[in-house]
Amino acid sequence: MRSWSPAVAVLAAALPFAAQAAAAAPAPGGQLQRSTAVGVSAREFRLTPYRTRVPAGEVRFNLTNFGEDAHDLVVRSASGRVVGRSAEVRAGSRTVLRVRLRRGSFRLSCDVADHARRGMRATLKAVR
Ligand SMILES: [Cu+2]
Repeated sequence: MRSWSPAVAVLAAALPFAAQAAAAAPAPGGQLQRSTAVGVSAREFRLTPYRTRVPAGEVRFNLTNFGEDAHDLVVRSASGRVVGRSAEVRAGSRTVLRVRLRRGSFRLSCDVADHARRGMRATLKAVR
């Protein structure tokens, strides 16, 4: 009869995953130039930037799709000109969109199907 518990085997199996998770933790940002990171979460049907005010200059939108449909991120100036458009992101995936923003107001939206009309839009201000 074996004396060790199956729980030991479960724990051992979990260890490589834990090590991997630690290795995948975000590295300290190597910001060579002035650049602001803005996390954006996308889900049905909400587009949420983690900050809505950034310094004018280069902005890195880190778009994560927490939903089930594909989503994207489009950045428009107040006049409606498209200043940046991300790739379409599948459920559970992420992408980065880099744009250079002058001072002003910007509109963020998901342009997939009718997602913007259904609520996937937000505003962002670039300030000095
Ligand atoms: Cu969408």
